[in-house]
Amino acid sequence: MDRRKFFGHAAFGAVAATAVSKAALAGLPEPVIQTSAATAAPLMPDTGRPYNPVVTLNGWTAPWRMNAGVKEFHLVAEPVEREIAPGMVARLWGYNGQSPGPTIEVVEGDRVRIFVTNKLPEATSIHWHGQRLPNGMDGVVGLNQRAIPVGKTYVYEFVARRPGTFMYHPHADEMVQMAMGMMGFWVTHPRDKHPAINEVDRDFCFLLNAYDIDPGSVVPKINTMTDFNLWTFNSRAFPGIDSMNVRHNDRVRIRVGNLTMTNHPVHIHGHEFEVTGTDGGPTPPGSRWPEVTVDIAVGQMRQMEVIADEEGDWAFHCHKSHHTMNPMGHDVPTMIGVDHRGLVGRLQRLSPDYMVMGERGMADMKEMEMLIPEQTLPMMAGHGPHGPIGMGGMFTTLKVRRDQQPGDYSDPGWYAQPAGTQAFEWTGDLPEPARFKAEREAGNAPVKVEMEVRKPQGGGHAGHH
Ligand SMILES: [Cu+2]
Repeated sequence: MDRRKFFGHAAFGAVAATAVSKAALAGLPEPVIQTSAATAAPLMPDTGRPYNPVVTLNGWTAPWRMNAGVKEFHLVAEPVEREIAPGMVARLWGYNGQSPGPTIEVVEGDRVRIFVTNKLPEATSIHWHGQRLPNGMDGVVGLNQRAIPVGKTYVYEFVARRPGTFMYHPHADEMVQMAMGMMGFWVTHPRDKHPAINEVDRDFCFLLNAYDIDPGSVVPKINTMTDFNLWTFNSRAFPGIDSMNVRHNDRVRIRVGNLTMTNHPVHIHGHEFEVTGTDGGPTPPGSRWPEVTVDIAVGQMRQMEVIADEEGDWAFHCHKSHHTMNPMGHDVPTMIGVDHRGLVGRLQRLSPDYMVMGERGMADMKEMEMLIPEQTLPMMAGHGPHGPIGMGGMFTTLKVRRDQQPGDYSDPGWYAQPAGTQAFEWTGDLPEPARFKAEREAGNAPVKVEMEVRKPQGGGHAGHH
């Protein structure tokens, strides 16, 4: 199957996996390469057991071929170019043209055969995170198998035994290979109706990942342990992350896996969700409770379900505020309330590029896009219907619309808020706060206190995780 054919079928939500000759079946399935970072339409299965496919945010699902009842996939581990957001392309490592690699979707009980070709400059392997499988298929180099040498192809084969949400990533030179973007999503759909697995109208998935890419450069630093500067959903930073577009009252499942080196409290606005599954499988329905933030630890997966019954454009983001910002220099002291006029001019005579960051808060940065080097994302550069959105990084929106048709994942544009339902400016009298009056009457003029508040910065960037 060539790339054009794949795109042609993908446009109709299906992929041809039939009509392959016996001779062809004796060889490797041809790998399908994806070069676009757009969100692909759900891949409707036309062979094997039926299921309701997921939508991978800014990603795609790998097509397979059926070979004597076995689902065969071909992953190629290789250097890729990934557009992190418009204006920034990073050189990463990934699979089949993208980082993350394609999502693999199978059905509980499927026998799966995955050919893995190593086109990286070093040995690799794939670990099938969370799966029940024979020990020799678990992918830990040295423990379960020899590393896949450069240029070689290894075969993994196992039965997808339990339904759920999984990931795949190397267990060879992990720190480098995961820092470079080698990872992918895996969904095993239930074979039959499952008492703890709801049927949903929309099913989104994405990985949390992070990179350390110096402003102006294109390759991640690979010896970074915790001090990453680029926080992404599926190797995309807002405004490069597509919105999750749903129909009013849809039951929406959002599956998230964390392959960064820190935890992420993922937060939804305007709704509550329940965690209906973990990396260990579906949660028993009696154990679920509503919440609006779920913390996803390193190596964990969570699947949340929300009834999208409030129309609008709702933020969905990591709640660590520095994870909803794009790269910036570190060691920026708090300058709020410090007036630098005058000082800047003098400093600029010494250093023409000198600029004060954050004198009126960091929101100034929203409009400072022209001051950053090429190949760098503005720290905050999303533009919404009401002005710049002060967010980057791990941020997207859930767009809930009455007229979004079932199966339509296209972006409906910005929400038009009904008249009288938006925060507005107060133009009446502003009474003086009673507290100040009392202080004055007591003869206690407020004392002017000068102080400078700084972020704790002990131990390098210990506070920056
Ligand atoms: Cu985070």
